[in-house]
Amino acid sequence: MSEEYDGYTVVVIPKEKQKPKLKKPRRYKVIILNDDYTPMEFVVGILKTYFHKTTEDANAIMLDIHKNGKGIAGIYSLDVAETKLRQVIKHARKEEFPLTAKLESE
Ligand code: TYC
Repeated sequence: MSEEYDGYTVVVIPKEKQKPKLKKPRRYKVIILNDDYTPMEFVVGILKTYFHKTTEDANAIMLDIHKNGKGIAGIYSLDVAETKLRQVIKHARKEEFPLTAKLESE
């Protein structure tokens, strides 16, 4: 080296790679199933009350379930999806309807 050493040492610390640390939280579909006994109006009410659907949307989803066997009521975090599922089943059993629902990961 031609230059004289001045007594200082420079340490270069590489910047840490900024890995994205937050994983996207999983989301869950609340799926409502068809049966032969639950009244159509009750299912429409469930969709409006617990899933905040308009009357028009609730009717369309209910008819879709009626024709195709199942339909998506909404998509939520696990906590919210589990709560809605429990509320819906509890309400249906209180009225003695056999309505069933399940969760499916997105
Ligand atoms: N199939 C029911 C009937 O004919 C109506 C119904 C629709 C029931 C959707 C459940 O998730 C359901 N009364």
